[in-house]
Amino acid sequence: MNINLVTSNQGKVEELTSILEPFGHNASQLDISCPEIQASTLEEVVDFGLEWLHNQGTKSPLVIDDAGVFVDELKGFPGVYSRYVYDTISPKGLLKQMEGIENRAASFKCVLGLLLEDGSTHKFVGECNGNIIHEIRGDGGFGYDPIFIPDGSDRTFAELLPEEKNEISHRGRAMKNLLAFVSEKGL
Ligand code: ITT
Repeated sequence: MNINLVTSNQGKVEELTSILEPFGHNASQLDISCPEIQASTLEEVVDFGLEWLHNQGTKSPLVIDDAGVFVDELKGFPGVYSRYVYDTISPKGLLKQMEGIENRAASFKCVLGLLLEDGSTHKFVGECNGNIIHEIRGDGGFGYDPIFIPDGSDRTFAELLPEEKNEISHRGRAMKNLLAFVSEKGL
């Protein structure tokens, strides 16, 4: 399949492309700013985005990706507001907000939205549990990767090789579900 990745985030493009290509799919970025509604879940953001893109007649099949980091002790914050928090106070600011918090448990969640040429829409979810550390570590990845250690690892997402992150990440897991669906449909 030739899939359009509708995102402004280069880090997502690299990860999604590297997962899709070994399965024989071609991916190209469509740098369209899809309006993001104020919503309490990633799923609602994705539903709105898919409907908007469909109404715009954007070339499909296409994939959109909404993701965020959910900190347990902050009742899931920044969650759906992860982009806003990243752009304003940055991961360093989040670490500051978490000073004195002992329970560092957090999870990343990714919801992928797929719009097919027949107009049908599908969602795929992936999650990854781990902990927020106390400092910035590593140069790889993007976003909050340098402050997050996935369960079972002693390295942050930013210290893992791209293929190691994809193997266990929220996005990698959501993509596995999408690929299973696509292959079942013979697409
Ligand atoms: P698009 O909506 O254009 O796809 P975006 O960067 O606005 O790009 P999101 O709203 O999904 O994407 O991102 C929420 C924030 O979470 C943003 O700051 C990302 O950098 C960050 N983020 C998303 N996936 C991540 C990942 O795998 N690792 C670290 N940070 C991530």
